[in-house]
Amino acid sequence: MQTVFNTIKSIALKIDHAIKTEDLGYSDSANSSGEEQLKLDVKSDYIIEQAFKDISIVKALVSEEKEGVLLLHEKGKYTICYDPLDGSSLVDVNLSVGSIFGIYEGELTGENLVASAYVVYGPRIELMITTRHGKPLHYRAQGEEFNLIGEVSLQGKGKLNAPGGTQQNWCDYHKTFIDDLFAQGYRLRYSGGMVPDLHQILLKGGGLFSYPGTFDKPEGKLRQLFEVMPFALMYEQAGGQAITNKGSRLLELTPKHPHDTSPCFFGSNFEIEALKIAYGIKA
Ligand code: AHM
Ligand code: MG
Repeated sequence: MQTVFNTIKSIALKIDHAIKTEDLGYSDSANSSGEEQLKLDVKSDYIIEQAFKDISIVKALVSEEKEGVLLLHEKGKYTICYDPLDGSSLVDVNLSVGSIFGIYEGELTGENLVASAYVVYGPRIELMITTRHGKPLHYRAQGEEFNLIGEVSLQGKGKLNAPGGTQQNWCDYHKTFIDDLFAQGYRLRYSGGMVPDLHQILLKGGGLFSYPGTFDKPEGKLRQLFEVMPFALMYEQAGGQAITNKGSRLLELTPKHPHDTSPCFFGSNFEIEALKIAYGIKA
């Protein structure tokens, strides 16, 4: 597993360099969710594929930018599901973006997610990694080195609220719940990049990030294998919770297709318990 984490560190440096130096225009292609791909999406995907292709413990890759599963090594142990450049449409306005990695052993289910990692490309490069054992570990790059900053724990209750999705398409009880949080003094923190938005809540002690099912997207927007479940593991290992709109753990999901999405809620315990009540999951 350490080989995989070390590879992610080298990938982070390369993608950061690409963000800072490459053309920001669109490519001629779309990804399998039908979204136009930026040249940077394609380049980041290529950097990751090249980095893992000779690592024999990696059985296969699943990418937001590829349709199916790319088999690398039949006898490999891990399948790595990744979003090479999440929030890439924010690069042209110079906001932070990220890469997300879920490391699965066996079938691609939440139960088989053994580790996850994400990289934030902001004023500095930061990396968070977690396994099923212990708290997430927070690193910051200095030159080519990643220095450990420390373990990350969520407090029981936070102050930040990051509500995703088009508000016009929220159902009434979701809108009431979000409004109630603001009425209690929660502060809006939403950049439109899930990596920096979830990272901020983790590092500032807690709060809620939500991307609900909406009238236009009943199954939400965020993809289970390489966006939702890697962050669910981070939040659980940090002492928080990560649930669906039905109240079950996101880590109990089994996607039918690599690009399946799910409504998702990540937070510290107070906010998630309040959400369960607002959604009628808990009396
Ligand atoms: P992407 O993978 O195409 O970049 O989309 C994912 C991003 C997330 O980072 C973010 O939370 C979400 O899309 C924002 O969506 P919206 O613009 O609907 O708020
Ligand atoms: Mg994404």
